[in-house]
Amino acid sequence: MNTRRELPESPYLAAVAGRKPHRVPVWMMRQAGRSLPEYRALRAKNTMMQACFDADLITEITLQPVRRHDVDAAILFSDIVVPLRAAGIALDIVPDVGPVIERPVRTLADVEAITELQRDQVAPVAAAVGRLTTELADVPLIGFAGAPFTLASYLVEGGPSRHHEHTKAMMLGAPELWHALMTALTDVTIGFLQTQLDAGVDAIQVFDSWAGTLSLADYRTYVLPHSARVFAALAGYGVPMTHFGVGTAELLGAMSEAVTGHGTPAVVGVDWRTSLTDAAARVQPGVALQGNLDPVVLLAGWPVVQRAVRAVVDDGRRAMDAGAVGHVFNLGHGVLPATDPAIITDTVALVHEL
Ligand code: 1CP
Repeated sequence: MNTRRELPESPYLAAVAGRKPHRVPVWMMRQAGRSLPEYRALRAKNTMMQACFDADLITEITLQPVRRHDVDAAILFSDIVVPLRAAGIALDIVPDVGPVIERPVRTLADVEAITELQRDQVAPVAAAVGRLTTELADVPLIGFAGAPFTLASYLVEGGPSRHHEHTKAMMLGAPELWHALMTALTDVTIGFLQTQLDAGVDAIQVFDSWAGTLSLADYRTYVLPHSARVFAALAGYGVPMTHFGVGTAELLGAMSEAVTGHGTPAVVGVDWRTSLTDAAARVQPGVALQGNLDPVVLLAGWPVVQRAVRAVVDDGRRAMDAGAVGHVFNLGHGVLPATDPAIITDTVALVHEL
């Protein structure tokens, strides 16, 4: 394990640890990517998969939004399906679609074909993390992975889906097969995050983007034990850990249980449907909140953006009065590709002013 660098001036690291930051920290999910012309220029010459397995491109694409927007954290450029490829699964990331799995995972034989993460295959990710922590002198680098449920949804469906019907049918109808799949994916997620942590990332975020499709009871039975194992396995690194999903109003308490109790800063990401103040009442004590501007607001013109940004910052302050230990400004989900990058830059500056 590397000795981790210290960034005492970082508003992000202060806020998540319950210290007072000198300004409200802000970064945006999907800040690296399609909203940026400099990203699209690089992607015109490389496929998404080429970019994800090339240390130079990972480094450059991660730095692009930091240079442009003055955000308080960088998020590693990669994708949640990158470790799946390094665990023996044939897949591609198709433009305007997302991850597509060559043979959907439906049987025990399919589950048994998932290997452990082959670390040598993600060596470019580790190399990029090493370079980025040197380049980013005072900005923390957030590593990430998909949570087991969200990975399972792509594997079982074969690609993006609306109702996750094959996934939920397996979960409910073949629970032993389901738990075997989730156990294998939990190991892959832990391996991918360990790779990033050993290489020096300053924080991690686990994306359970589609967990909001589940009832609280099903989440607790079929998902929470696996996600909890991810955080428990990584807590020894001592870095801040964030747990995020979309449409998770009813799950926020359970999701916070997975990430808390480890003696390391714990953050829960909130989407735009739940106020941060309400979220503060639902999560475990000691949790910082991240969120939660509706990404569509950034398409509605500057006067609307200004009002909405102020409302989120005010809500964050009320959430801290209600028990949240800190607030990291973010969107409630990722930046939409049509977003004007100048609006993102102005939004970051406005949060910093407030
Ligand atoms: O064609 C392109 O250029 C690819 C577009 C793209 C990009 C830029 C994809 C395909 N993935 C990414 C990068 C990415 N993916 C990042 C790093 C950069 C950043 O955040 O700035 C991250 C954190 C992810 C994580 C990811 N991938 C999630 C979880 C976060 C979320 O948005 O919910 C999910 C669900 C994916 C799957 C995925 N990969 C790509 C797409 C378009 C999708 C979503 C597909 C769907 O709707 O199901």
